[in-house]
Amino acid sequence: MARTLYDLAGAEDDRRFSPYCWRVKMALAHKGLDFQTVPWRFTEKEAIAFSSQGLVPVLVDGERVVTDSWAICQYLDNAYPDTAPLAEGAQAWAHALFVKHWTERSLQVALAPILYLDILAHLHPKDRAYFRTSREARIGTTLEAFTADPPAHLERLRKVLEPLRATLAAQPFVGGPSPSVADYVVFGAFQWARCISSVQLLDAESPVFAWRERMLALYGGLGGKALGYSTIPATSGGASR
Ligand SMILES: N[C@@H](CCC(=O)N[C@@H](CS)C(=O)NCC(=O)O)C(=O)O
Repeated sequence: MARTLYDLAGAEDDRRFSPYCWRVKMALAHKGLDFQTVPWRFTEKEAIAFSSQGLVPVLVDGERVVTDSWAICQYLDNAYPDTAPLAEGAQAWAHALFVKHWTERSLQVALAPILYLDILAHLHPKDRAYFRTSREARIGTTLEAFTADPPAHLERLRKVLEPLRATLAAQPFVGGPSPSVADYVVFGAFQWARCISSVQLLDAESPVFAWRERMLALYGGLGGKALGYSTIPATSGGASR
């Protein structure tokens, strides 16, 4: 059965940087479900109008159209009970919900001022004015003012990451011994960064760094082979990989 995911793209068709779309791609791979992606730009609202809303990811699974990354993950576990669960039971889903909210309200909030100018630079030209206008309305200032003082933003990120660092010092994945939907949610935020920015967010000694490398390698390198910047601190600058 053809499964199609509408997936945010930048200037190049294969620059896929949506944190929410990454969650879903990792979830589909976790469950061993085939899918194809359609590159989508912010201003192509008409292309997903059939979903009755204007955000990606949008998953078309046969007759079903499912939106919202969390709802898609839950849908996948319900629709495909014979595949590997994204979280084991109601309690694990409940814990993962906390991770989702931490990711969206703390981690992604800390990443935004580090990434917004890099996002702008990697967008398709037809999306740039929309991104600036919509994000400046949301943050209440210019992108330039919002992103000023990178060292302060990196220091804030370091503090926000402390619970994740402590968790991954004790266990290999956020979900415990193996990756779960909670890992895909957090990893989505790191892919948002890696696919459009050469900024090194993590110390190589950090357990979070080692976890991200494990996540990049999963499912034949689904995350790691995607167009983006190297996560390995380079002596010669952040080359794309
Ligand atoms: N709660 C949604 C959020 C999805 C979302 O915000 N997607 C962004 C791309 S990362 C989008 O489509 N933005 C369109 C726009 O800003 O117009 C989810 O989890 O899927």
